[in-house]
Amino acid sequence: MSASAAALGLVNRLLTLGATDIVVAPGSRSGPLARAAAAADAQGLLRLHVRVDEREAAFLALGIAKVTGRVTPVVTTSGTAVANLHPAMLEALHSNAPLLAVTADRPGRLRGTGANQTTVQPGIFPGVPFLDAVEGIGGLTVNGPAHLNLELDEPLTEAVDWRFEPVGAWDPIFRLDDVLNVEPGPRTVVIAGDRSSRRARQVAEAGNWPLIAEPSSGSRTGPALTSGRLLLGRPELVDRVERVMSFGHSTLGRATTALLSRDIEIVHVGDQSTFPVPAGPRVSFVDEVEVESTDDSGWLAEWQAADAAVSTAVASVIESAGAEADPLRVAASVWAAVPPEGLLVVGASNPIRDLDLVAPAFPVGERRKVVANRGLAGIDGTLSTAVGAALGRSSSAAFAYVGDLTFLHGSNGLLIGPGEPRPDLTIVVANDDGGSIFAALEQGAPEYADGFERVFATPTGANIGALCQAFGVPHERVTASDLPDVLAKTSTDLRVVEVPVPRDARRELSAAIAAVCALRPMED
Ligand SMILES: Cc1ncc(C[n+]2csc(CCOP(=O)(O)OP(=O)(O)O)c2C)c(N)n1
Ligand SMILES: [Mg+2]
Repeated sequence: MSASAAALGLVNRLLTLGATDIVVAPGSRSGPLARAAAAADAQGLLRLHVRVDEREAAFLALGIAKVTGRVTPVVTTSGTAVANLHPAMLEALHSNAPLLAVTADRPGRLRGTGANQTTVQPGIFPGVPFLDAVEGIGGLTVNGPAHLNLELDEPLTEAVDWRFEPVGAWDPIFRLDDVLNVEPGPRTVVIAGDRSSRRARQVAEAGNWPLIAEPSSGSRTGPALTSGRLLLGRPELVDRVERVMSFGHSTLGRATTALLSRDIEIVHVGDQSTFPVPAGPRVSFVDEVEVESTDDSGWLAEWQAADAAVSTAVASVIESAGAEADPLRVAASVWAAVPPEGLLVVGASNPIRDLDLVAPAFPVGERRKVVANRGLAGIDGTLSTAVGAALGRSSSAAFAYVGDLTFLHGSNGLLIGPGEPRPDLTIVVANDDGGSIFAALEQGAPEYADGFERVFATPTGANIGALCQAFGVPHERVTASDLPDVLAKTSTDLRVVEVPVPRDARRELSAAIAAVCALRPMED
């Protein structure tokens, strides 16, 4: 098959799969694919996004895939370009996102020779389904990534009349084989990790059980507790739990992991890939749970009362603290700024955990979307994921909320050429000049203070405003107390709002919150 025919076939297959967008990074070997993508864009069939940095291109496609649920291709040339897709492919693999890497390759006969830009591309992403022909993508699912490697031979430019039409029909089958009916009885809590969907909230409501939902679970709504993760540090509650209904991928706290490691009945909607510890004999993996009737003991009321008390205590710590509580004020302001139908993409490290400490549940049915790359919790690619999510979903307002290192690590996400689709997205950077998360972990203990700044905190002193200027992105530097007003102003462009926050009192802040909540020590 000629390279142009492969490119035509690719677009036709993508249309069959219902793809809406295609991300392309430049290159010669991938030229026919790029030309086909540009033609499909010109015909209004696919929206094309061009990026020069393949790592960011892949995270951009990932962001689109995460909010649309549709197969989203990222197209690269051969060689190191392919390897740059790996971080996003791994995140897609561990968060079941339908990211499709389409990599141009030299003809196989050149492999193992000194031919330019030629390496072993098949199987370069272990664990990711591999295809070497466009026909294969008809068999794709929307539950994870795939790698399509196309050996393209010359000529790489031909006069082509790009006429596209979908090939055949695609009917993804969603099967719910394993539905477990559960009765009230055992004292139950519902844990909602990343990407739980609203099912966790619905199950908690049906059973009248406490709901502890991570910010990106999709279930931090309605009855979800505000201080759920803190309550898991309270022995008088947590030690009495007899059963857990677990949804999504829980990664934020050791207290959650400890609960899911206990020798009690645990029902996890999903499989081992989203369950954070090796499953013991009392863990069952199911596709769905149906709750037969409601728990009418006072179990939920106990959790709600404790939640109210702990949330008030946390609020008073924040209120009475000085600037050391600014990171939590930033988190609260960002959460409060997301309107109904709004979007929030949250970075790893403290931003997601700070939200988890202070974010009250949103009302049910207002369709906010909160996205986080919790598959592998990387700090890479977050800006591009946010740009992709903002472009992939029509939102009333779109925000990203990241730490400074996360921002700097993925700052090439701001490199968007003129004429490319550009999102209305406000990126809030909590800048504490380094990684503050380590201060509250083991490494941050005073006895390890030697070298802590250099090898863990890693301050950079980078000038975020100057960086934004280089990318032509508007930038403001504001105080934590001014942030609510700044976020209330609607933005019709990509913009960066930098909030300087202190890092040196992080450990003390965690300790103060733990003390006021009467928690077991050293829960993160
Ligand atoms: C790609 C990648 N490299 C390294 C890490 C380890 N890591 C976790 S948090 C963190 C620091 C993040 O700093 P920042 O974004 O400023 O957030 P803060 O901790 O200050 O809230 C690092 C390096 C990671 N998660 N992902
Ligand atoms: Mg930081």
